[in-house]
Amino acid sequence: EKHLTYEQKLEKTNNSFAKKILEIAIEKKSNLIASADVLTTKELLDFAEKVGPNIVALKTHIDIITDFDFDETILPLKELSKNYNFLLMEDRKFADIGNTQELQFANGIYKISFWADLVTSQVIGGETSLDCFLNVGVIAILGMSSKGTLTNSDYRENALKIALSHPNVIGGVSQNKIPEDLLLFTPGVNLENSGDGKGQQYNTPEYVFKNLQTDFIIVGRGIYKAENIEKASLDYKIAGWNSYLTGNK
Ligand code: UP6
Repeated sequence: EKHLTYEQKLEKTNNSFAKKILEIAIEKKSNLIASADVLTTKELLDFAEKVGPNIVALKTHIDIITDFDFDETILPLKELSKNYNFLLMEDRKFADIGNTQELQFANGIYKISFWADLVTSQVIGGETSLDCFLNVGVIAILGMSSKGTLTNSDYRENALKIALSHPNVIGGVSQNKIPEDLLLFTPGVNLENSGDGKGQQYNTPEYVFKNLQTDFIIVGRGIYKAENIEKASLDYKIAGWNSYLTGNK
């Protein structure tokens, strides 16, 4: 089944962050987001350096970095993102009232609003709770990949309504198809494993492009645990791009 190409999606969107990620995808022939679930600044920067050429975005959980320091961690990361042309996506999964999310977004030691291009947010706090995310592309959590998640079809349908109606939202994280007005980001992607024994459920890149018509794959352990990180990122980049091309034939 044919779906819109990145070029067609680029033409349709007015959101500058959706535009940016689509432009990078087209330019780098990549739909790969590497999840940098590492614990130190050095590991984070080394990882970004290795995967940088192959990715459209680097996804962080910045609050797991044990030696976080804004100048030492974020400034060089920002530099790498410029040099290698990828976006920074903070997977914060905000899940509170608007006022609290606003405080969490700009303050504390992480000051996410100062550096993130994209942030993930739950929509459990309702539509207005997303108003605070200015100057960033919001990716709404619609459905989760973990076993036993509460994001059943009823939840997903209502979450989708919020995502579709909020101008800050450029896409959703889901394990199900969503309308093509939103970009679809799919984690739980691995070429080798089917799970991690801790509830994670994996699919292959081929599966998520064919069956979910996803736009971007998010890969964590498939890359950062690999013996050769550069090679693994290239393998996933190629697998993702070929699956996208096949899905559009
Ligand atoms: N993630 C999921 N599933 C979701 C939402 N987010 O796995 O539904 C995130 C995790 C992790 C990454 O927080 O950072 O995507 C997946 O990592 P993995 O490939 O090592 O399992």
